[in-house]
Amino acid sequence: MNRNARFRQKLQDSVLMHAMSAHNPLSARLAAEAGFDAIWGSGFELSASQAVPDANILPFGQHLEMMRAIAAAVDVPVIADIDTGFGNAVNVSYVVPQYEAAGCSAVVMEDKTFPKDTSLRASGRQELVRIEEFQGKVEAACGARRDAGFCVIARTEALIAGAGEGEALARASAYEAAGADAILIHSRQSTPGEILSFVAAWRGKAPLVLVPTAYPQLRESDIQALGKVGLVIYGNHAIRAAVGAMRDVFARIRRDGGIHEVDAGLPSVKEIIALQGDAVMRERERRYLK
Ligand code: SPV
Ligand code: MG
Repeated sequence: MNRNARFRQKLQDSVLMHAMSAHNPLSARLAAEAGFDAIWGSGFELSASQAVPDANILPFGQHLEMMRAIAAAVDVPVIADIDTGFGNAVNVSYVVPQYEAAGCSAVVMEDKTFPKDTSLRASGRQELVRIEEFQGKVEAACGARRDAGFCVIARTEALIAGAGEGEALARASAYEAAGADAILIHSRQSTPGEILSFVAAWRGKAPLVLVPTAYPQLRESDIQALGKVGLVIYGNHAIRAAVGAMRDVFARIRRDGGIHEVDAGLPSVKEIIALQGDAVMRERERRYLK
């Protein structure tokens, strides 16, 4: 079974999958090594890694190539966060096969206007497109896939936009009717009440996807017990871990006046060489260098 089919099957099973964010191939490799089921090609992280806001500032081609590099570095399924789909439904029909060809197993597309603003920023621009318009985008994404295992996940930002649970449920049902394989429901409330209420009220067959960044107290065991959630995404923990670690080490080197204190506590150069895939290259040297 290829990784698209594996991802689709697990999404439909009642076992909760967990995906870790990545912003480059190395962070994806570390997430796979830690045992996550999938890699979340987070738009937030990819943007942060280029030091630009998560607001469609990264050009499409750059985003696609970053996702291609991530998918090439790991064997686990990779989910591409394509924001609003880089245009209208027609654009989506051209964009989706490119992510599939780049090795991704799924896309997540959200129902905001282009250019989107990041969902978790206080007082961000959170404008939704019409339901019918987004249904057209979901249909275009589903119609454009080449491999039946490739998944199209529709994300409603109705709760983020303050439009209420009724609107969120109406949108989720409409997107499922348009062919979405799963529904990502996002919230930026600091407690899980809003999300738990949505999950309880959800009558659709499509599995739900949660991103508990704003309400970290909700554990995997709680989510699994809800029974309707197929995937939990940890949306920005790779970049936050990297930023925290780099800040700390950089400050200590400045304070200590050298690397003599920090060096022994860091991952060794040997470990980094292994993460670069050195063993594979050495094997190729043995076989091909004559
Ligand atoms: C991302 O990681 O890019 C997401 C999740 O879309 S969030 O930033 O919470 O909107
Ligand atoms: Mg995003």
